[in-house]
Amino acid sequence: MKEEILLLLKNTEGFISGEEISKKFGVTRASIWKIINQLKEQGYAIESSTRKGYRLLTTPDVITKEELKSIINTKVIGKHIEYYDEVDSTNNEAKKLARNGAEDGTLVIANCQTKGKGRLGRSWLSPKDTGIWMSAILTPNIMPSQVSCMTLIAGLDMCKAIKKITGLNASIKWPNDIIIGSKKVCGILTEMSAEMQRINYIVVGIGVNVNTAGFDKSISHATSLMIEGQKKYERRMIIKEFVEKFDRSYTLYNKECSFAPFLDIYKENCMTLNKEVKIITNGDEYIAYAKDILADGSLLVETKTKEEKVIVAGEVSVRGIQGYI
Ligand code: BT5
Repeated sequence: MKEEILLLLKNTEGFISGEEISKKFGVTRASIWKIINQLKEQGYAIESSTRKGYRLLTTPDVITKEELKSIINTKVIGKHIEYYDEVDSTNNEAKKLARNGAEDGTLVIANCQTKGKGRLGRSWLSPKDTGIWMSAILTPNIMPSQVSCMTLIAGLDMCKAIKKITGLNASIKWPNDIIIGSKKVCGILTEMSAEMQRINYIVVGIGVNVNTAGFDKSISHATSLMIEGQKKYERRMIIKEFVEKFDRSYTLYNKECSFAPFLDIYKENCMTLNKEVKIITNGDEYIAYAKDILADGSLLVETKTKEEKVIVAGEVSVRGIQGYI
């Protein structure tokens, strides 16, 4: 009901009377008043006049289910949204929902994470009001070995969304960190439950630092869109742009079961190529030249001894030779 009333206010120019709203939804004017107050508490500026009714003045940077549903237009991704003011980790929450049969494309979004996770047990700083902390539950018809492509595509779509909304020069550090300048603005953690030949579900968790004012010295390689662009951005508009792009990509990937349609555009957006990189494997480190991205999304490198190696996402870390990038 809150969702519908918000949409009605958004689509009404000027005032709409409490009576008209209550007639439309078949509820009392007191219930409408209660919902309007809840929206005000979430930060919506709504003018109330005893004679004229209600009028929406401004929409804040909220990323609640009602707000996102009122602006996102997709077929699969985000048809169902779960929003939390605070949660330990949206990936953990998404996995719980997935185990209970959540529908394909369900999005789990939080305003704050108390135990945000990075890869390999690392932590991900997720303070309230400043970032996008969200996870998509997917049940695609692909083999477990193809899951890393799904993550590459999510990274590519978020990179494109950031560029479109902010105009900042974002690029991808293979496989799926998003970088501006030489600092990381977005990270992705994909988790899955699968059997040998079949995926039960994938959870693609994405973290974007949007309006973070600064970072602790311990993560000096982190940045935010606000730091880079010197202005605040609306998280909901970045989420909308990403989700609508990813919805189309997901449908295409499910149909083609191949990374090929995304390869060229991925390469165009990837800053790792044609550079010396440091490959960090379990207990070993070596310098190599990043030559190409292959049709399955893996990275082709050439070592100092001219040996070619194919690096599969998830198995190693790739760093710059001087530092993170
Ligand atoms: C990642 O890990 O880059 C994946 C991050 C995924 C976060 C999302 S948020 C929604 C969903 N729910 C979750 O619980 N997680 C996902 P990794 O490459 O391992 O990077 C982690 C490292 O980045 C840490 O060890 C820190 O050094 C650094 N770091 C921590 N918080 C950061 C932040 N907010 N921005 C940039 N770097 C950060």
